[in-house]
Amino acid sequence: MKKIKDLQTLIDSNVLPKRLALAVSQDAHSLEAVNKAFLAGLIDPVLVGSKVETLKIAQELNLDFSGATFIDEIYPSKAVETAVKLVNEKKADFLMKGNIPTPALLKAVLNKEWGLRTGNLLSHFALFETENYHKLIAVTDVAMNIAPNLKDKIGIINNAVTFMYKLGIYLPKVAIIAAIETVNENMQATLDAAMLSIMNKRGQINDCVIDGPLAFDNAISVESASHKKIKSEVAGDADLLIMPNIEAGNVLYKSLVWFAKAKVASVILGASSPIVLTSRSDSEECKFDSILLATRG
Ligand code: COD
Repeated sequence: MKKIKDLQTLIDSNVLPKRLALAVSQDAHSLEAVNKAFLAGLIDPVLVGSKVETLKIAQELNLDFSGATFIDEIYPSKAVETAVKLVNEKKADFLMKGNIPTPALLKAVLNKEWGLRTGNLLSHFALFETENYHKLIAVTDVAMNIAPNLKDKIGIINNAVTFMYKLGIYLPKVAIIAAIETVNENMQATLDAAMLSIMNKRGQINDCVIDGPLAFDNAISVESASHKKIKSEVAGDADLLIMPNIEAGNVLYKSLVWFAKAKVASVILGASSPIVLTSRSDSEECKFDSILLATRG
Protein backbone atom coordinates (compact mmCIF):
# COMPACT_ATOMS: atom_id res chain seq x y z
CA MET A 1 0.00 0.00 0.00
CA LYS A 2 1.42 3.37 -1.05
CA LYS A 3 -1.72 5.50 -0.69
CA ILE A 4 -4.58 5.75 1.79
CA LYS A 5 -7.01 5.07 -1.07
CA ASP A 6 -5.32 1.65 -1.48
CA LEU A 7 -7.24 0.65 1.68
CA GLN A 8 -10.17 0.08 -0.70
CA THR A 9 -8.23 -2.67 -2.48
CA LEU A 10 -8.04 -4.63 0.78
CA ILE A 11 -11.80 -4.87 1.09
CA ASP A 12 -13.18 -8.33 0.56
CA SER A 13 -16.41 -7.83 -1.38
CA ASN A 14 -17.62 -11.29 -0.30
CA VAL A 15 -17.78 -10.16 3.30
CA LEU A 16 -21.22 -8.98 4.34
CA PRO A 17 -21.53 -5.31 5.35
CA LYS A 18 -20.30 -4.83 8.88
CA ARG A 19 -22.73 -3.28 11.35
CA LEU A 20 -21.27 0.03 12.48
CA ALA A 21 -22.69 1.74 15.61
CA LEU A 22 -22.21 5.52 15.37
CA ALA A 23 -22.21 6.90 18.92
CA VAL A 24 -24.00 10.28 19.12
CA SER A 25 -24.94 10.34 15.47
CA GLN A 26 -25.89 14.02 15.12
CA ASP A 27 -22.59 14.99 13.48
CA ALA A 28 -22.33 16.22 9.88
CA HIS A 29 -18.86 14.90 8.89
CA SER A 30 -19.51 11.52 10.52
CA LEU A 31 -22.89 11.16 8.82
CA GLU A 32 -21.39 12.02 5.42
CA ALA A 33 -18.64 9.43 5.87
CA VAL A 34 -21.03 6.77 7.19
CA ASN A 35 -23.43 7.45 4.31
CA LYS A 36 -20.65 7.04 1.73
CA ALA A 37 -19.62 3.71 3.27
CA PHE A 38 -23.29 2.65 3.50
CA LEU A 39 -24.01 3.45 -0.16
CA ALA A 40 -20.82 1.59 -1.16
CA GLY A 41 -22.19 -1.50 0.65
CA LEU A 42 -19.30 -1.56 3.12
CA ILE A 43 -21.32 -1.13 6.30
CA ASP A 44 -24.81 -1.34 7.77
CA PRO A 45 -25.13 1.76 9.98
CA VAL A 46 -26.81 1.83 13.36
CA LEU A 47 -27.24 5.53 14.16
CA VAL A 48 -27.44 6.03 17.92
CA GLY A 49 -28.31 9.55 19.01
CA SER A 50 -31.00 12.18 18.69
CA LYS A 51 -33.06 10.91 15.75
CA VAL A 52 -34.60 14.34 15.11
CA GLU A 53 -31.22 16.07 14.93
CA THR A 54 -29.64 13.24 12.93
CA LEU A 55 -32.42 13.29 10.33
CA LYS A 56 -32.28 17.11 10.16
CA ILE A 57 -28.54 17.02 9.35
CA ALA A 58 -29.05 14.15 6.89
CA GLN A 59 -31.80 16.12 5.12
CA GLU A 60 -29.69 19.29 4.95
CA LEU A 61 -26.82 17.30 3.41
CA ASN A 62 -29.13 15.30 1.15
CA LEU A 63 -28.02 11.97 2.62
CA ASP A 64 -30.28 8.96 2.11
CA PHE A 65 -30.32 6.68 5.14
CA SER A 66 -33.32 4.57 4.16
CA GLY A 67 -32.60 1.03 5.29
CA ALA A 68 -30.35 2.19 8.14
CA THR A 69 -31.22 1.49 11.77
CA PHE A 70 -31.93 4.43 14.13
CA ILE A 71 -31.83 4.23 17.90
CA ASP A 72 -33.24 7.40 19.43
CA GLU A 73 -31.20 8.51 22.49
CA ILE A 74 -31.36 12.24 23.09
CA TYR A 75 -28.76 12.27 25.90
CA PRO A 76 -25.18 11.88 24.55
CA SER A 77 -23.95 9.87 27.56
CA LYS A 78 -26.82 7.40 27.13
CA ALA A 79 -26.23 7.25 23.37
CA VAL A 80 -22.55 6.35 23.91
CA GLU A 81 -23.47 3.68 26.44
CA THR A 82 -26.07 2.17 24.10
CA ALA A 83 -23.68 2.17 21.13
CA VAL A 84 -20.89 0.52 23.15
CA LYS A 85 -23.31 -2.08 24.54
CA LEU A 86 -24.46 -2.93 20.99
CA VAL A 87 -20.86 -3.89 20.14
CA ASN A 88 -20.36 -5.64 23.49
CA GLU A 89 -23.49 -7.73 22.85
CA LYS A 90 -22.42 -8.42 19.23
CA LYS A 91 -25.48 -6.59 17.89
CA ALA A 92 -23.01 -4.33 16.05
CA ASP A 93 -19.54 -5.21 14.76
CA PHE A 94 -17.69 -1.99 15.46
CA LEU A 95 -18.01 1.45 17.00
CA MET A 96 -17.47 4.97 15.65
CA LYS A 97 -17.17 8.21 17.60
CA GLY A 98 -19.72 10.84 16.60
CA ASN A 99 -20.50 14.14 18.26
CA ILE A 100 -18.89 13.40 21.64
CA PRO A 101 -15.55 14.31 23.25
CA THR A 102 -12.87 11.60 22.94
CA PRO A 103 -12.40 11.01 26.71
CA ALA A 104 -16.16 10.41 27.15
CA LEU A 105 -16.16 7.76 24.43
CA LEU A 106 -12.98 6.10 25.72
CA LYS A 107 -14.28 5.97 29.30
CA ALA A 108 -17.37 4.14 28.04
CA VAL A 109 -15.21 1.75 25.99
CA LEU A 110 -13.17 0.99 29.15
CA ASN A 111 -16.28 0.36 31.28
CA LYS A 112 -15.64 -2.82 33.27
CA GLU A 113 -19.19 -4.23 32.95
CA TRP A 114 -20.32 -3.39 29.43
CA GLY A 115 -17.24 -1.94 27.68
CA LEU A 116 -15.01 -3.39 24.98
CA ARG A 117 -11.94 -4.40 27.00
CA THR A 118 -10.03 -7.56 26.09
CA GLY A 119 -7.35 -7.52 28.79
CA ASN A 120 -4.92 -5.88 26.33
CA LEU A 121 -3.83 -2.27 26.36
CA LEU A 122 -5.96 -0.08 24.09
CA SER A 123 -4.11 2.43 21.92
CA HIS A 124 -4.66 4.85 19.09
CA PHE A 125 -3.16 4.18 15.64
CA ALA A 126 -3.00 6.72 12.82
CA LEU A 127 -1.91 6.00 9.25
CA PHE A 128 -0.69 8.95 7.16
CA GLU A 129 -0.08 9.63 3.51
CA THR A 130 2.01 12.69 2.81
CA GLU A 131 3.66 13.87 -0.41
CA ASN A 132 6.87 14.40 1.52
CA TYR A 133 7.46 10.72 2.39
CA HIS A 134 8.02 7.76 0.09
CA LYS A 135 5.42 5.46 1.71
CA LEU A 136 2.58 5.40 4.20
CA ILE A 137 3.68 6.06 7.77
CA ALA A 138 1.89 5.11 10.98
CA VAL A 139 2.07 7.11 14.22
CA THR A 140 1.06 5.97 17.71
CA ASP A 141 -0.19 6.88 20.31
CA VAL A 142 -1.50 10.38 19.64
CA ALA A 143 -4.92 10.23 21.33
CA MET A 144 -5.38 7.67 24.11
CA ASN A 145 -2.40 6.82 26.33
CA ILE A 146 -1.34 10.08 27.95
CA ALA A 147 2.11 9.24 29.32
CA PRO A 148 2.89 5.63 28.42
CA ASN A 149 5.53 3.81 30.48
CA LEU A 150 7.81 1.11 29.07
CA LYS A 151 5.19 -1.63 29.53
CA ASP A 152 2.54 0.52 27.83
CA LYS A 153 4.90 1.22 24.94
CA ILE A 154 5.38 -2.53 24.41
CA GLY A 155 1.57 -2.89 24.23
CA ILE A 156 1.34 0.09 21.86
CA ILE A 157 3.99 -1.43 19.55
CA ASN A 158 2.37 -4.88 19.60
CA ASN A 159 -1.09 -3.44 18.78
CA ALA A 160 0.32 -1.44 15.86
CA VAL A 161 2.52 -4.21 14.44
CA THR A 162 -0.28 -6.82 14.57
CA PHE A 163 -2.61 -4.42 12.78
CA MET A 164 0.01 -3.49 10.16
CA TYR A 165 0.27 -7.16 9.18
CA LYS A 166 -3.49 -7.06 8.48
CA LEU A 167 -2.76 -4.11 6.18
CA GLY A 168 -0.05 -6.07 4.37
CA ILE A 169 2.81 -4.11 5.96
CA TYR A 170 5.14 -6.91 7.07
CA LEU A 171 8.15 -6.59 9.38
CA PRO A 172 7.54 -2.85 9.85
CA LYS A 173 10.49 -0.63 10.70
CA VAL A 174 9.69 0.97 14.03
CA ALA A 175 11.35 4.23 15.15
CA ILE A 176 11.14 5.12 18.83
CA ILE A 177 11.01 8.90 18.78
CA ALA A 178 12.82 11.13 21.25
CA ALA A 179 14.39 14.58 21.10
CA ILE A 180 17.85 13.17 20.32
CA GLU A 181 19.37 10.01 18.87
CA THR A 182 21.62 9.17 21.83
CA VAL A 183 20.71 8.04 25.34
CA ASN A 184 20.46 10.86 27.86
CA GLU A 185 19.87 9.55 31.38
CA ASN A 186 17.70 12.61 32.13
CA MET A 187 15.37 11.97 29.19
CA GLN A 188 13.05 9.03 29.92
CA ALA A 189 12.02 8.73 26.26
CA THR A 190 15.63 7.93 25.28
CA LEU A 191 15.98 5.33 28.06
CA ASP A 192 12.72 3.64 27.02
CA ALA A 193 13.83 3.72 23.38
CA ALA A 194 17.12 2.00 24.16
CA MET A 195 15.33 -0.70 26.16
CA LEU A 196 12.73 -1.30 23.44
CA SER A 197 15.50 -1.60 20.83
CA ILE A 198 17.41 -4.19 22.86
CA MET A 199 14.19 -6.08 23.67
CA ASN A 200 13.58 -6.32 19.92
CA LYS A 201 17.14 -7.52 19.25
CA ARG A 202 16.81 -10.17 22.00
CA GLY A 203 13.50 -11.47 20.64
CA GLN A 204 11.27 -10.01 23.37
CA ILE A 205 9.32 -7.84 20.91
CA ASN A 206 8.86 -9.56 17.58
CA ASP A 207 7.65 -9.21 13.98
CA CYS A 208 9.22 -5.79 13.52
CA VAL A 209 12.60 -4.05 13.45
CA ILE A 210 12.96 -1.47 16.21
CA ASP A 211 15.53 1.28 16.52
CA GLY A 212 15.78 4.22 18.87
CA PRO A 213 16.17 6.68 20.22
CA LEU A 214 15.78 8.54 16.95
CA ALA A 215 14.87 12.19 16.57
CA PHE A 216 11.90 12.72 14.21
CA ASP A 217 14.09 13.91 11.31
CA ASN A 218 16.47 10.92 11.66
CA ALA A 219 13.49 8.55 11.53
CA ILE A 220 12.06 9.91 8.27
CA SER A 221 15.05 11.34 6.36
CA VAL A 222 18.06 9.38 5.05
CA GLU A 223 19.83 12.69 4.52
CA SER A 224 19.35 13.73 8.14
CA ALA A 225 20.41 10.27 9.42
CA SER A 226 23.60 10.24 7.32
CA HIS A 227 24.36 13.81 8.39
CA LYS A 228 24.33 12.52 11.98
CA LYS A 229 26.29 9.40 10.88
CA ILE A 230 23.52 7.11 12.18
CA LYS A 231 23.81 3.56 10.85
CA SER A 232 20.35 2.05 11.13
CA GLU A 233 17.97 -0.05 9.05
CA VAL A 234 15.10 2.06 10.39
CA ALA A 235 16.48 5.60 10.08
CA GLY A 236 15.08 7.40 7.04
CA ASP A 237 12.76 4.49 6.22
CA ALA A 238 10.44 4.10 9.24
CA ASP A 239 6.99 2.55 8.80
CA LEU A 240 5.88 3.28 12.35
CA LEU A 241 6.73 6.10 14.78
CA ILE A 242 6.31 5.48 18.52
CA MET A 243 5.77 8.87 20.15
CA PRO A 244 7.00 9.53 23.70
CA ASN A 245 3.69 10.96 24.95
CA ILE A 246 0.28 12.20 23.86
CA GLU A 247 1.36 15.84 23.51
CA ALA A 248 4.21 15.11 21.10
CA GLY A 249 2.02 12.64 19.21
CA ASN A 250 -0.94 14.95 18.95
CA VAL A 251 1.15 17.91 17.80
CA LEU A 252 2.73 15.72 15.10
CA TYR A 253 -0.72 14.48 13.98
CA LYS A 254 -2.10 18.01 13.74
CA SER A 255 1.08 19.33 12.05
CA LEU A 256 0.92 16.63 9.40
CA VAL A 257 -2.77 17.31 8.74
CA TRP A 258 -2.77 21.12 8.92
CA PHE A 259 0.72 22.07 7.66
CA ALA A 260 1.67 19.13 5.43
CA LYS A 261 -1.93 18.52 4.23
CA ALA A 262 -1.44 14.80 4.90
CA LYS A 263 -4.29 12.33 4.50
CA VAL A 264 -4.94 10.29 7.62
CA ALA A 265 -7.05 7.38 8.81
CA SER A 266 -7.16 6.38 12.46
CA VAL A 267 -8.56 3.79 14.84
CA ILE A 268 -8.32 2.57 18.43
CA LEU A 269 -6.75 -0.90 18.65
CA GLY A 270 -6.73 -3.49 21.44
CA ALA A 271 -10.49 -3.48 22.08
CA SER A 272 -12.78 -6.34 21.03
CA SER A 273 -12.94 -4.69 17.57
CA PRO A 274 -11.32 -1.56 16.10
CA ILE A 275 -12.99 1.73 16.99
CA VAL A 276 -13.21 4.57 14.46
CA LEU A 277 -11.87 7.52 16.40
CA THR A 278 -10.99 10.77 14.65
CA SER A 279 -10.95 14.38 15.81
CA ARG A 280 -14.24 16.18 15.52
CA SER A 281 -12.48 18.70 13.24
CA ASP A 282 -11.27 15.95 10.86
CA SER A 283 -12.74 15.91 7.37
CA GLU A 284 -15.43 13.60 5.99
CA GLU A 285 -12.71 11.99 3.83
CA CYS A 286 -10.61 11.21 6.91
CA LYS A 287 -13.63 9.70 8.66
CA PHE A 288 -14.48 7.57 5.60
CA ASP A 289 -10.88 6.34 5.31
CA SER A 290 -10.93 5.54 9.03
CA ILE A 291 -14.05 3.41 8.53
CA LEU A 292 -12.20 1.55 5.76
CA LEU A 293 -9.23 1.09 8.08
CA ALA A 294 -11.44 -0.28 10.86
CA THR A 295 -13.02 -2.84 8.56
CA ARG A 296 -9.57 -4.51 8.46
CA GLY A 297 -9.92 -5.46 12.11
N1 COD B 1 -5.94 0.34 27.82
C1 COD B 1 -6.57 -0.54 28.64
N2 COD B 1 -7.08 -0.17 29.83
C2 COD B 1 -6.94 1.10 30.21
C3 COD B 1 -6.30 2.07 29.41
C4 COD B 1 -5.78 1.63 28.16
N3 COD B 1 -5.17 2.45 27.32
N4 COD B 1 -6.34 3.27 30.04
C5 COD B 1 -6.96 3.05 31.22
N5 COD B 1 -7.32 1.76 31.31
C6 COD B 1 -8.04 1.09 32.41
C7 COD B 1 -7.25 1.16 33.72
O1 COD B 1 -6.45 0.04 33.85
C8 COD B 1 -8.35 1.19 34.75
O2 COD B 1 -8.85 -0.10 34.99
C9 COD B 1 -9.47 1.97 34.05
O3 COD B 1 -9.23 1.84 32.66
C10 COD B 1 -9.51 3.43 34.43
O4 COD B 1 -8.19 3.92 34.32
P1 COD B 1 -7.81 5.44 34.53
O5 COD B 1 -8.48 5.95 35.77
O6 COD B 1 -6.33 5.57 34.41
O7 COD B 1 -8.41 6.08 33.23
P2 COD B 1 -9.54 7.14 33.01
O8 COD B 1 -10.87 6.44 32.89
O9 COD B 1 -9.45 8.27 33.97
O10 COD B 1 -9.08 7.68 31.59
C11 COD B 1 -8.90 6.85 30.50
C12 COD B 1 -8.80 7.78 29.30
C13 COD B 1 -8.54 6.97 28.06
C14 COD B 1 -10.11 8.54 29.16
C15 COD B 1 -7.62 8.80 29.55
O11 COD B 1 -6.43 8.10 29.50
C16 COD B 1 -7.62 9.97 28.61
O12 COD B 1 -8.28 10.97 28.86
N6 COD B 1 -6.83 9.89 27.50
C17 COD B 1 -6.69 10.97 26.57
C18 COD B 1 -7.93 11.12 25.71
C19 COD B 1 -7.94 12.45 24.99
O13 COD B 1 -8.22 13.48 25.57
N7 COD B 1 -7.63 12.42 23.73
C20 COD B 1 -7.72 13.61 22.96
C21 COD B 1 -6.73 13.69 21.91
S1 COD B 1 -7.55 14.15 20.44
